[in-house]
Amino acid sequence: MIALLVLLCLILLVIVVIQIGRISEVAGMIRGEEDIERDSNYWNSRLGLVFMVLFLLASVGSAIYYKNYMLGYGPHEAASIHGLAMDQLFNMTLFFTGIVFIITQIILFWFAYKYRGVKGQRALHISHDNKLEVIWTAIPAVVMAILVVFGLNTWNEIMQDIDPDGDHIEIEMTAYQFGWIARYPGADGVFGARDYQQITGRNPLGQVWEDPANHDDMHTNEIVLPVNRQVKFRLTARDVLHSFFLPHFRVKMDCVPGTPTFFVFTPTKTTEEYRRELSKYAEYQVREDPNDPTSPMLWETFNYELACAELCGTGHFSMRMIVRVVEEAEYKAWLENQSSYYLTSIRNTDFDPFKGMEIEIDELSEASEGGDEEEETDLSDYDELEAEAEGSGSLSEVNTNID
Ligand SMILES: [Cu+2]
Repeated sequence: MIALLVLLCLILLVIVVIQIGRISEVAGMIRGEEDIERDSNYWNSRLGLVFMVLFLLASVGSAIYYKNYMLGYGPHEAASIHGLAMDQLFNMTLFFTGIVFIITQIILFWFAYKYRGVKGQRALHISHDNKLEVIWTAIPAVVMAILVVFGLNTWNEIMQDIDPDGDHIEIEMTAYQFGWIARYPGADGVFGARDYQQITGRNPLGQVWEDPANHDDMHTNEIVLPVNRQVKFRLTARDVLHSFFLPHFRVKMDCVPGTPTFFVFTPTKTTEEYRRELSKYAEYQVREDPNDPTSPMLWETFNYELACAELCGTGHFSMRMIVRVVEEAEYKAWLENQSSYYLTSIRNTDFDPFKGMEIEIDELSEASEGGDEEEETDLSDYDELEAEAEGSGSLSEVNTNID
């Protein structure tokens, strides 16, 4: 109903505009074109000034009004160490471009007013002005140089690899149309080998099951990170370009098929801490569903999220994954509850090269039952397979370890 009314209003508005156009056309014929033009110059230049003032007020006003919803302001301070430097950089850029924006808008509308068409006034022609050209080349050049130098510096700091002495965790993320597969390396801390030719519905990452490092690797349906611990995300994609975007941590990196990338950062706020921060602001002290007084408060429903930031196809919007940042103890407890993909989906099926054999992972999974020492399984097949896969083409993702 409302849509219909809006449509009706729009149609009427168009008719009104057309009618006004016709009236002024007829009036022009009666009074003469020149008078009309002078009249319209007079009004347009003044209305332009009014528009400029309203537009600038609305720009600044809306920025202030929506401040607490924007990343970098209010409760949305970066939740990672490097994120603070990034926010500073953004603010510095906003400061310089903001000044330029306001000055150029004022000049634009002021000139349209000052140099409007007036009877008898002729335009002045200046072929060139050296002084003016030096000024408007030099000032932007200096400002751009400052922004680029600061930007490069910050970028180089952020793009460091892991701290070799530090204690960090590693997670591998594989993007596909349309979703993410998160892989944790398991107790051995090593990701098993991958071969893109082995990707099937049952083996979505193309893990080479002959590689024992794969046996304890876990696929998880959320990302859980311990707070204040460095994390290295190894990123890759299975089909097209995707982008690994964690807005609250100021993390963004492309996922490229066949070319592993990575991002290292340290989260500094748990999900709970972030929620508590949000709860201090009026914007988040409302019900999630305003019509339902029993629904949770908006701040209680907050979650960090992973989104795909590369328009990768029709299902792009659905590439969301929840990220939880928790205390170390909770992280350990969660990790212990995760089970290896090999054990849950592959072990002793037709896809298992060790079907029917006893291998090390069985011992680990039955550690509590106290199994005895197993004989080493012959893994020579695996080496052969790896060598074959490595030479098999540009898209080979045999091993995503990129140290
Ligand atoms: Cu995507």
